[in-house]
Amino acid sequence: MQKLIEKYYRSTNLPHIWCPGCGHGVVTMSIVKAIDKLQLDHDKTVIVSGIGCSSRASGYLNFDTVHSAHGRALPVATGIKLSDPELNVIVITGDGDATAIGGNHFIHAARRNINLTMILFNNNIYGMTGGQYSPLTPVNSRASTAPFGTMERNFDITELAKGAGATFVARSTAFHTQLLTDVIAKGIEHKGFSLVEAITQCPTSFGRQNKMGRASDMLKAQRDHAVTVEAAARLTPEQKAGKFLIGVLHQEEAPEYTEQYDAIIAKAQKGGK
Ligand SMILES: Cc1ncc(C[n+]2csc(CCOP(=O)(O)OP(=O)(O)O)c2C)c(N)n1
Repeated sequence: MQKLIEKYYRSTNLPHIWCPGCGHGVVTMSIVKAIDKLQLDHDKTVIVSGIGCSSRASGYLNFDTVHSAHGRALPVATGIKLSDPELNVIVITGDGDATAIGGNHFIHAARRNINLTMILFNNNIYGMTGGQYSPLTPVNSRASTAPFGTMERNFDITELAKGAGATFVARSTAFHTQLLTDVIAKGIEHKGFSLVEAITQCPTSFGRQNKMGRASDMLKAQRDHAVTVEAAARLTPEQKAGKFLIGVLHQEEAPEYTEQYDAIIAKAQKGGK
C-alpha cells in the first residue's frame, strides 16, 4: 500500500478532504490498483474529473490530470482522447456530477462508444454541497432538499448506460474492493465506452439523514445487499428481492468512436470516396 501511495499519489496534495468513514478513498485506491495491475504507462494515462468530493480524487493522483467543471468531465475527456487516441483516459465523477448537470454528456458519450473508462462514485447524494438529492438518490430517501423524502424515482445508472449504448457496464462497492479493482481493470482494457458504478458510503451527508448508522454499518449494508452476477444466476426472484448485482453486467463489441473518426478523416482526404 505504501509503495502504491508513493508511486501514484501526489503527496503534496495530501491529506485529502474526505470525511472520516467516506468510501471515496477506497474507490480511489481501487483505481490505482487497477492501473498498477495493468502496468499502464504513467505518461500515457490521463485522469479527468468533474466537481464534487469524488472529483477531488484527480488532484490526489500523480498523473496528467484535469479537475474540470461540474458535469463536464466527459466532454473534456472526449477532447483529450480525440487529440491522442493512444492515451488511457479515465474519468472520475460523482452521481450528481454525472447524472444531473452532466447527464446529457453521459448518454452521448455512451452512445458514441468512445474509448473512455468512467468511474462513477455513487454515494447516492450531493456530498460536497451538503446532501441535496441526485438522480441516483433512492426514491423515498431523505435529503436536505427533500426533508420528507424524495418522490422522484432514481435511475439505475447501469441500465441507463446500457440503454444509451455503453459497451462495458459493471458495478462494485467500497466493501467489495478486489472486485472493484478487477472490474475497473476490465473496463480500462475494454475498447469502447466503459462505465463502472462504484457504490460508496457517505456517512455525513446521506447516512446521517437516513439513519443508516456508522460508516461500518453502511459498509455492512453494501455487503449484505450485493450479489455477484454468478451467485444471482442460482437465486430465485424472491431471493433476489432487495439485492443489487455486482460484477460485469454487460459487455459487447461495437465500432469505437476515435477509430471511426480516423476513418472519416481518411475518407475526407480521399475526396469522400
Ligand atoms: C455549475 C455548477 N453548479 C453547481 C456547483 C456546486 N457543486 C459543487 S460539487 C456539487 C455536487 C457534487 O455532487 P456529486 O457529483 O454527487 O459528488 P460528491 O460530492 O457526492 O462526491 C455541486 C452541486 C458547481 N461547482 N458548479
